[in-house]
Amino acid sequence: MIGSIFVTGPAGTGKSTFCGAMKEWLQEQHFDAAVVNLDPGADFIPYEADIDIRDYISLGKIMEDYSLGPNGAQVVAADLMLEYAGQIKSQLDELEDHYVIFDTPGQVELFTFRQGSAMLVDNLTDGKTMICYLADAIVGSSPSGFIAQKMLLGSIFYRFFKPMIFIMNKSDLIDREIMDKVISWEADPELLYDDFMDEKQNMVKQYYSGVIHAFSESGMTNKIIPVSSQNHTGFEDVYSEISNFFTGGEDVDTDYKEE
Ligand SMILES: Nc1nc2c(ncn2[C@@H]2O[C@H](COP(=O)(O)OP(=O)(O)OP(=O)(O)O)[C@@H](O)[C@H]2O)c(=O)[nH]1
Ligand SMILES: [Mg+2]
Repeated sequence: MIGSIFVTGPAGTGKSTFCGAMKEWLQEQHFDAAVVNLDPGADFIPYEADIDIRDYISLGKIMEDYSLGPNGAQVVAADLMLEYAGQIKSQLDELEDHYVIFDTPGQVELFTFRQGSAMLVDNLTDGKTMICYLADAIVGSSPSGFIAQKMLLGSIFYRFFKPMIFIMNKSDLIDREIMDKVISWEADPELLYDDFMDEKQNMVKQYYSGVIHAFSESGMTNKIIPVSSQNHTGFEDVYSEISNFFTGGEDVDTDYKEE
């Protein structure tokens, strides 16, 4: 593996679509890329998984064996994944010179807050790991929605302590000028604070000012990358972040590497 990219974010933000589109984009640029599905509850995934957790774990069987509903079964499945980590890692070891993209469950808390998840990430990777946090551009385009996204991103950051990329997916659904505003909130906490105060007149100003400034001082992320997984836009910018981290900015030509 050149490196691994874990794609996370709230339900329905387009994680699976992003994973498939990112793999396609990388392959179009002649890089080797693979997607690993880590969502045992997915009925449908919009890509061909190179490795699929559903080959190891059946959510239906867990529900039956443990008399659980779908969410309880997802919790058991999240813990069971660790047991299969060694076998999955053997499959991953065959993907030499690949960028490996991991699609994670829709229930974001299963991947981020379970005790075993950080261990799973460590067991599946060789250390070069980034986390892509996907927000929905419509949700993230109001100041309060943006702050809520940033707080969730912060929870994930403090759980894993890995480099993070903040992606506004579904950028095709909002106007470019609104996206430009969202991008400038990331760089300018004063602007975010002012716009937030315009939206919510009656809030406790000091508290929110502290929260907003803490984001920019934390160094968790410092820019937003707008992406449309549907229209395949923004992937060059995502790749630029990824390759900067994994290879120090040099392209790794995996098609024509010397034997
Ligand atoms: N307009 C638009 N729709 C998108 C985009 N990316 C994904 N979608 C749509 O959003 C819906 C959810 O996409 P998924 O990829 O299944 O989202 P997910 O985050 O994997 O969903 P869960 O795993 O269930 O949490 C689908 O209808 C996608 O077609 C995008 O960039 N633009
Ligand atoms: Mg999904």
